[in-house]
Amino acid sequence: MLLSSLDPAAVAAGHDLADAVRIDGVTLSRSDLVGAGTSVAERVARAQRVAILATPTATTVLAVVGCLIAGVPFVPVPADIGATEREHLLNDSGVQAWLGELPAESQGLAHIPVRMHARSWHRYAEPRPEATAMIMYTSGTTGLPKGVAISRSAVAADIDALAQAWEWTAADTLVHGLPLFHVHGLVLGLLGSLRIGNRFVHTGKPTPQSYAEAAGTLYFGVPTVWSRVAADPAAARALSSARLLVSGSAALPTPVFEDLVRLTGHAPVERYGSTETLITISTRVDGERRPGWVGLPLAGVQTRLVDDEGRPVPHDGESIGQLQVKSPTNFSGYLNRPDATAEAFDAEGWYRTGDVAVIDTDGMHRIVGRESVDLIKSGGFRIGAGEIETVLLGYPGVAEAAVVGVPDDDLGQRIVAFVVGDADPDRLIQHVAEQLSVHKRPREVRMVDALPRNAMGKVLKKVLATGGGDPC
Ligand code: MLC
Ligand code: AMP
Repeated sequence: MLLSSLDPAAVAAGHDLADAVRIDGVTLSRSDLVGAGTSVAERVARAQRVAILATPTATTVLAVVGCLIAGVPFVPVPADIGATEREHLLNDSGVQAWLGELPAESQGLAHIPVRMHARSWHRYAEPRPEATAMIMYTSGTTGLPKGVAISRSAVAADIDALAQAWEWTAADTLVHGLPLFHVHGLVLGLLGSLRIGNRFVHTGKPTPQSYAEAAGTLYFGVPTVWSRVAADPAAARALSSARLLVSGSAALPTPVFEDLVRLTGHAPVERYGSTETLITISTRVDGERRPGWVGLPLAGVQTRLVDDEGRPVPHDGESIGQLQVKSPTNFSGYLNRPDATAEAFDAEGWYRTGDVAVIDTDGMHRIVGRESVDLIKSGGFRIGAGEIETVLLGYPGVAEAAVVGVPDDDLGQRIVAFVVGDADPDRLIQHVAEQLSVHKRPREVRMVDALPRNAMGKVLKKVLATGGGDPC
C-alpha cells in the first residue's frame, strides 16, 4: 500500500508509533492517523476531487491521509494563495469541496470538516497504482499555473528510490519546515515518512533555531533554508548529530555546501527534481557528494542530454544540453491541457525538463540553469514571470511590465518587476501578493521610462536581469 506504515492490520497488531507525526503543536500516533484518517475517508469517499488548504497543521495531514485512503484525488492549495490564483485553481481542477480548513474566501464550495477526534476502523481496498493521488499546481513561463496529475505509483516509486539512495529507514526522524503544497514538503517529507514509517517533525517556519531544536536524523531544506542555517553557526553545529542533510528544489551554492561541511561535519546530499517528475537525480549516502553537482539518476530513472535538434550531447562533463528524463515517477499529464502535455514529452516519451545540464563520464549531473528566463526560482518556489506580468498589467496606470529573477544571496533569485507607467511600487507588490500568492510578490518594483527591446520588439530580459533598465 502507498502509506505502508498505516496498514490498519499492522497498527492494530501493535505496530503503533506514539509520535509518528508532530506538527503545529499536535502529536499524532499511527493509530490516530489510521483512525482519524479513515474517518475522513468515509466523509470524503463520495467526492470526485477535493481542495485542501495546505497549512502546516494536523488537519491538513489528516485530510491528505483520508484522501489517500479513500482514493480521492486532492488539490493542495497554497496556504498564502491570493484571489486570482485561487479562483483559477478551483475552477480548473473542478474540485467539489474544501476538505479540512476553510480559506477566508471559500468561493461557495461545500465544506467537509476534518474531525480530529473521530475514529473509523473501516477497511478500504487499496486504490489502483495508476490512480491519481493528487493534482499539484505549478507555474509555467506564461499563463496561470497548470495542474500536474501525479499517480500513486509515481509517489511510491520515488519514495522507494530515495530510501535506497539515502538509506532512509523507519529508524529516522525526518525534520523539515517546508510548505505542504509542493512536492518537497508534501510528497517527500510527509508521504515519504508515512510510507517508510519514520517519525516526522514539521517545524513550522524553517528557521535555523527550529531545525537545531528538532533533534532529527534526516533534515530536508531548500537552499535558502541551508544558507540561513549556515549563517547561524550555533544552530548549524547542533545539526552535527544528524545522519543526513538533504538540499533540493534549487541549486545549493558551493559556499553554503562548504560552510555546512565545516559547521556540521556533514557534506549535504543534493538532489534534483520537479513537480512533473518528482525527484529523479541525487547524490548518495555511500557515494561522492560534489558541491555544485546533483548526483546520479535514482533507481529506475533514465536521463539524457540533447541539443536543439534533439541530437545526443556527449556525457563528457563539459558539453551542455537540454536535460530529458524517462522515469516511473513522471506525471500522468497536465489537467485539461492535452496540448501542454504533448509538448512536454518527445515522441519516445522523454520528458523535457526545461533545464540545461552537463553529465560527466561517471554519470554525475550538474544543473547549469533553465532554458527560459521566464521561469524563476525564488526561495525554492517556481514562479512564472508571465503570470506576474499579467497581474501587474491589470493594475490601473501600468502600461508595460517585465518580470525577471535577479541573483540573490538569500533566495537564489529575487523577483524584480520593471514597470512603465504611473503607479506606486509598494501597492503593486501588495496587489500581486493579494492576487497570486504572497511568495510570488516582487521583492522590488522599478519604475522605468521604457523596457529594453530588440529589433523585433521583444523585451531583453537578460539585460534587465543583469542590471539594465534605466530608472525614470
Ligand atoms: C511579507 N509578508 C507579506 C508581505 N510581505 N504578507 C503579505 N503581503 C505582503 N506583501 C510576510 C509573509 O507572509 C511571511 O509571513 C513573512 O512576511 C516573510 O515572508 P517571506 O520573506 O516571503 O518568506 P521567507 O521567510 O523569506 O521565506 C523563505 C522560505 C520560503 C525559505 C521559508 O521561501 C519557503 O518556504 N520556501 C520553500 C519552497 C518549496 O518548498 N519549494 C519546493 C517546490 S517542489 P509569515 O507570517 O509566514 O512569517 C520542487 C521539487 C523539488 O521544487 O525539487 O523539490
Ligand atoms: P518545481 O516544479 O517547483 O519542483 O521546480 C522544478 C525546478 O526546480 C527544476 O526544473 C529545476 O529548475 C529546479 N531544481 C530542483 N532541484 C534543483 C537542484 N538541486 N539544483 C538546481 N535546480 C533544481
